[in-house]
Amino acid sequence: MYKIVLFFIFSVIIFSCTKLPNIDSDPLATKATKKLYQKMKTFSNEGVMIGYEDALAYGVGWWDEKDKCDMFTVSGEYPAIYGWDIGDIHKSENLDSVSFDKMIAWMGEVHKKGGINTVSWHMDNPITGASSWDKSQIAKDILPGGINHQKFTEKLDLAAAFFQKCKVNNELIPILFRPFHEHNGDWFWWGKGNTSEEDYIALYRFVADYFKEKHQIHHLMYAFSPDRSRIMNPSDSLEYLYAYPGDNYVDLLGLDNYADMRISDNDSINHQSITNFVKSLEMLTDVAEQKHKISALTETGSMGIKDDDWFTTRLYDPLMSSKKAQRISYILFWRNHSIEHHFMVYPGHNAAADFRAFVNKKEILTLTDLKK
Ligand code: BMA
Repeated sequence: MYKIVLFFIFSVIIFSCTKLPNIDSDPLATKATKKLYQKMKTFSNEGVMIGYEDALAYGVGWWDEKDKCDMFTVSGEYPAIYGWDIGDIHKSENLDSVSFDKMIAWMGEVHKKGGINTVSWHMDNPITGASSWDKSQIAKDILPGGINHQKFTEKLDLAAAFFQKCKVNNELIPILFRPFHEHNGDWFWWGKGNTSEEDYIALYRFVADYFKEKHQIHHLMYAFSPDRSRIMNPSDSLEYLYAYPGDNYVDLLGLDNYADMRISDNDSINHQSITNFVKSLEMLTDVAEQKHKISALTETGSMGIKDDDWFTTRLYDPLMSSKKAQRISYILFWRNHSIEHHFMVYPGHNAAADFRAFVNKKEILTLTDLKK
């Protein structure tokens, strides 16, 4: 009898240890999505994962070469996080000329190797057909009941078809989806001043509900990512939560921060920027902890990385100066498009040695760390 009791207790322990967490945004989330969530939670206690946009698609001076990646060439390490964008989903290539078919293949490779894929969407203006930066005020017209609602759902149908194609070995790849980013800024049509707070929330919720209910898409986690440049007080969580779609719609609280990362000739300005950078991350991780969410620096970088020691001095040291700031799960740098427009190092770059030192820090996690 006692053997049966022991077996029962043992099974309960094993079961409770292996039980996967629920995803706030989707009670029907796939097992792989729950695993992704759990993985991100676990690794945020170990360190900070790094990655960048379009890492496998191109780099400075090359385009689409097998297994090539500027970060790997410089440091011998591949990113843990891979950013992609589905702007121009009605075409065969995205707004930065990355083929969607190839994107899916790269996402599959990333997933198989244990890396994490996150997708943003520079959605073109569904009414005018111009880019995300076309600020005509259209939200009311594309929401349910609006005269151009169908133009919006047509876009969503295309995105849904894309997500459904994101498979490897016939299994859907779990993805961290980051729609309508930097909405507290005024540069996108969904941004402040172009779309009201109420309409923004309605748009965000509509997309998530439409994907889940109309298309049965359950392999997405959802990220919210305002821009730091429009949060006047970096410690103000109310400013941060402007147009927050709600706890049942968001799994990860992000922040895009280029504003505090610029280098100036003036030391006191630099000092203030570093203080604000740390404060904004402390605020972010505090809100995330209260809400039991993961947090991340969803976009950052210094365009052109003019400072030789930017990665260690401007990013790593401030991050490590605060136990709270360190709680973020990842940092995503923006794309390595050209000598003029890059946020990651490439061979021969003035900050290459510093980047290697940064990557070798024990708290900075790459694909190798995720595989361990
Ligand atoms: C911006 C720039 C643009 C690009 C867009 C979407 O920040 O990098 O060149 O088209 O992101 O990736």
